[in-house]
Amino acid sequence: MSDHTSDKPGLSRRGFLGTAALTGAAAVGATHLTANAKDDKKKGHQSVEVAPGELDEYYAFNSGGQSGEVRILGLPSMRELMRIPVFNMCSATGWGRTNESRKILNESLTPETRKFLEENHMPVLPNGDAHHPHMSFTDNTYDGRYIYINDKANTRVARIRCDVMKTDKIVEIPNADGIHGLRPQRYPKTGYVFCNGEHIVPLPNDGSVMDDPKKNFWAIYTAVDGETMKVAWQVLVDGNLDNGDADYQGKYSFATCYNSEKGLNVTEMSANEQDWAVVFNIKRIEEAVKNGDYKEMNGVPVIDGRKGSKYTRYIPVPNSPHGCNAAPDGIHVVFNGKLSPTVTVIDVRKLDDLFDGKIKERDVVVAEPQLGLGPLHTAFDGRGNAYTTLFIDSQMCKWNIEKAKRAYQGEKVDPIVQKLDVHYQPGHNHTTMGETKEADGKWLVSLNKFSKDRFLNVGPLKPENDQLIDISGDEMKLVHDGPSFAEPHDMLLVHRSKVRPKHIWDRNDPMWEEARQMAAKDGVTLESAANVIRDGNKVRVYMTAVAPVFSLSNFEVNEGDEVTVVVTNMERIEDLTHGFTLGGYGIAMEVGPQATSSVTFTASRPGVHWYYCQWFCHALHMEMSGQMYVKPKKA
Ligand code: K7E
Ligand code: CUA
Repeated sequence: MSDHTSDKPGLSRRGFLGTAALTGAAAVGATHLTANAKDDKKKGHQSVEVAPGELDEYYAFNSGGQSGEVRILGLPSMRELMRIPVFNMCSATGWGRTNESRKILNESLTPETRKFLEENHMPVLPNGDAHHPHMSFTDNTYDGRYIYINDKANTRVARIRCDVMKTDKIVEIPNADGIHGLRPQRYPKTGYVFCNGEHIVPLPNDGSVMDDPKKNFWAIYTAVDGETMKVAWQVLVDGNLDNGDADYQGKYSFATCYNSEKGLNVTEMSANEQDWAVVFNIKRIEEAVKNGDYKEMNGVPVIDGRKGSKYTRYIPVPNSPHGCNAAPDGIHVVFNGKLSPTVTVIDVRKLDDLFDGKIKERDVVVAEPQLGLGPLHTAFDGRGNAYTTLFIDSQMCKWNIEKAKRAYQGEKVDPIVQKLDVHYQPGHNHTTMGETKEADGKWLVSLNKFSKDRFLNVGPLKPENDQLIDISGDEMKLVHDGPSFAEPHDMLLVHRSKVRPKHIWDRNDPMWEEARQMAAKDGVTLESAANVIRDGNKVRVYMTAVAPVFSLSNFEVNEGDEVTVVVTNMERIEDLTHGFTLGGYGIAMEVGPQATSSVTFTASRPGVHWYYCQWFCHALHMEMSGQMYVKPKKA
């Protein structure tokens, strides 16, 4: 507890909030089943109920689609726990406004994008289209270090630190247009993050060539180093890359590839009966980089992986495949047909022979069951079953991989186990731990694009519907509807034992390294700061926040000064976040316990301007404020 609050015990946070916080803390780790839940268990089903004060068993990391963010839900309750700003701007936390976030958003942009931002007077790219969140792996299971996510809109890849659940790196991918599919390497660890450039574009895309797509337009497959977040290498590919995955052996990665036609409109793009699943030979590509068998473009080695290259293989699969999902058995990979009612299953043990020319592309296919209309994505339960979303049929199709293989061999056996109606038009689905070797087959979420009549009408724009399905028994059972705002595509379901976030920030955190260095140069100690440093027309204002006061209750600058405000929260107790909002200046930032945040602006409005803490922190939260005096320029 801070000095300020312990002086006035009647107003301390603990006193103010009563006992609720303590009860919550006591419930940590409890797994308590209600009587109903126990009955359900007997029937082979689990309880969806998470009683007040109890904690969920799984973290669900939900992509935010065109909202650009990532959301954390608890599963099975489906309660939304947190939002992580990534490619968006955030009014609450100041993401996109603070110096710390702008550094992350801007530090790895291409020179062209920097120039674009300047010419358009934009400090940051304000939007993103976040589809595919995936956690880093060690030895084929989640390791709780990072979550990576793509931005289809502005061709970027971001990394979220799972120790603090904040974005710490964003890299723009050169040469590609629209990063769509994204998957981290599973084995031995991440490793590479594989990123699909979706749209075919001229290379270089600088206006020098803009015609004849068949000859001049290409898609780019990118491996980003998941540690440094720098591009390791790229591969030139025929046709639009859609979704991707990696194997369980660390040898191959995969991408579905539609638009083998190289068309530029829907008729052209869906003309062919077959497109491809492209297989990338990681070892051969690494050797090419070592041996110089590449062309350097925008500082990145680009390997020629077009059809016929020794670095790739193009497996013909039916029409415009979409989802690409490696099964937790480590052997099977499923490519989802989308315009074909089938999914295509390959056996990765056959890929060495395929690359050595001993067998043909279609020889690696071991099953191709017909499931229904519009198969988009497939998830797994670790018991040999697969669950495929049928977009057009609005169904979840449970099918058995072994039976599908036997049917492919000509045996009279139906691989389909059950079809369940979902509401409506599912895109992705995801099972608990389903993309790891620890797939536990307990829960399945169906991310449905339409909710139509499932919720109170909120006007023409409706939420999506993320439905929770119990798959622990023999039959799928729909147990919960979860509305969600624009527009989650994919969800990662991670057992809580894999994720260990910090409770408060570490003072040594690299997040505010620049503020730390700036303070050191000014001879200021951030932890006890109450300083106004003038340096020509630059003014640096340092203060601490300890409930219910800022260490500076006012400061004075001159009109036209470039002002940097650095606020350090010296609270040591969990959940005691402060904020700094400066009225009329478009500034608000989150300052978490033990964190430093900073913001720079020009003091262009003379007068008295209040700043205040916007995070409810104390009984005297309203009084946690101060004034900036901006002296007008003399006429
Ligand atoms: Cu199917 Cu972008 Cu993963 Cu959407 S994608 S559904
Ligand atoms: Cu500090 Cu509200």
